[in-house]
Amino acid sequence: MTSERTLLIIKPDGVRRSLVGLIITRIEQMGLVISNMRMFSMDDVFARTFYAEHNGQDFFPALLSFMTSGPVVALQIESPNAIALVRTAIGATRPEERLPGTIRADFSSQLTENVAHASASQSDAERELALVFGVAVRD
Ligand code: 3AN
Repeated sequence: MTSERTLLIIKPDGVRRSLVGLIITRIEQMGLVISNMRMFSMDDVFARTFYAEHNGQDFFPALLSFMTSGPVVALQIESPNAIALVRTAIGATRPEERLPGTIRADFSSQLTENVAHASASQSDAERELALVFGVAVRD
């Protein structure tokens, strides 16, 4: 199977709680390849663009405020089936649906402050990787 690329973001709570190394280790232990990495702080415009699909939802202001509250660490991950594998590894959006052993279940019981983001589909991955790393990223 050909390689896929996806984006994992360690959110501001994950960086604040010093979970960066641990999350990177989990990804590497799965045999997934990290092919680019960037630490940066989202400003309001970036966060609005990144989460544009949620614009208008009642939780949107809280989501923006949280995502701009400190630095994040973004990883480009490249492997066969990377999108589904990383989504499974981070766990469900709703806390009560998260399986033990997933990153979100193991480190958060919150809906908004949930430690990690992962692209949900190939089109999301392409859009999000371009936003974070630029369009022409090769390893
Ligand atoms: P996921 O990140 O699991 O793909 P999305 O894309 O539906 O979930 O939502 C993006 C982020 O917005 C979530 N990770 C969570 O932090 C926040 N969020 C989603 N739904 C809600 C909600 N109903 N109330 C508060 N925050 C939410």
